[in-house]
Amino acid sequence: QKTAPERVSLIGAPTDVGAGRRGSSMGPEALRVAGLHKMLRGLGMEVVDRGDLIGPLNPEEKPVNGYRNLKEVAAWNGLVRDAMYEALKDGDFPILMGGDHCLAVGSIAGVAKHCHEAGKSLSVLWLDAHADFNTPDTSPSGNIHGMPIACLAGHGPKELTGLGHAVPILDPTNVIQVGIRSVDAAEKELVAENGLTVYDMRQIDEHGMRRVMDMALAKAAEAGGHMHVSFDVDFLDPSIAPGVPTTVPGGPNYREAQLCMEMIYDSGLTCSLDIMELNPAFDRGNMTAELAVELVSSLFGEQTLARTHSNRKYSL
Ligand code: B3U
Ligand code: MN
Ligand code: MN
Repeated sequence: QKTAPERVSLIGAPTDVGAGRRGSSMGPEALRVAGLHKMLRGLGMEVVDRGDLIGPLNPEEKPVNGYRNLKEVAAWNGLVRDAMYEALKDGDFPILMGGDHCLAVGSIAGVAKHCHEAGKSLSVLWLDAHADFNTPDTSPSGNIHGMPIACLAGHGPKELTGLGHAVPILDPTNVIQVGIRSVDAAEKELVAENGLTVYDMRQIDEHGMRRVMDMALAKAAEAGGHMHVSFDVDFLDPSIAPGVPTTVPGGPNYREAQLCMEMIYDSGLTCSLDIMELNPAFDRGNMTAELAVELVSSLFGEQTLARTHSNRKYSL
């Protein structure tokens, strides 16, 4: 069983420029208030809070040519890319505290650049209610937080597809999605054409979280190297996680989400993490941030009982 990393870097990206509803700009501070760094320290890791990135304000514009706030989205993603890359170069495990999910373009661009230079392959575990594979032709909203994987795969504006060390930034066949339950009609075709591995809620219903995560992590282990986890908090059922701008009913419950995170830890594959879409403006108290911290503690090895061996066959 893999142990937790030695040092974690927290990077705040307080913006909602990629979303249609305001408030995810308050996500990083809500995670701090919920005790993210204290929790990580309690697990024995050194924690460096690199503070918040400073980017453009949300101009709250209507979409232009199918994109809302494209210039600001590109600026934020450039900052996020550089911060993630720097943290990895320093040998840290970076956690991006979003911010809306458009920032996954920059986050994964930074991770991909690091992996490219280190000669490591990269897989992405994408926990989300949504597939986030829209283009302007398929997007119902023009909100770029519904487009990050498409951009990473090379489908999108050059301001975003060109942010990485290469185009495409990421091979979409190395993306594994879990929890999906809202995909727009035309987006479905793109997801199929681009060869993503998708475990939707029906598969979780039929096989259970245990079997789905076994399959998802086996796929990531096959790629080897670096696994990046992009955790969109709307992955969770809205009854336990109301603090997101786009809730979709029928998500993983508390127990399923805990098992998912514990199994991610057991895999020993994770080298970087995004915590995205947390929106305190829609939360009750700070409960969604507190739940996110609890789940992330499981991802870093917190468990009820000490376990002496792993029962995971894909452990490295
Ligand atoms: N698919 C819809 C809704 C959405 C996607 N991601 C989020 N919402 N957070 C869209 O607007 O692209
Ligand atoms: Mn989502
Ligand atoms: Mn998302």
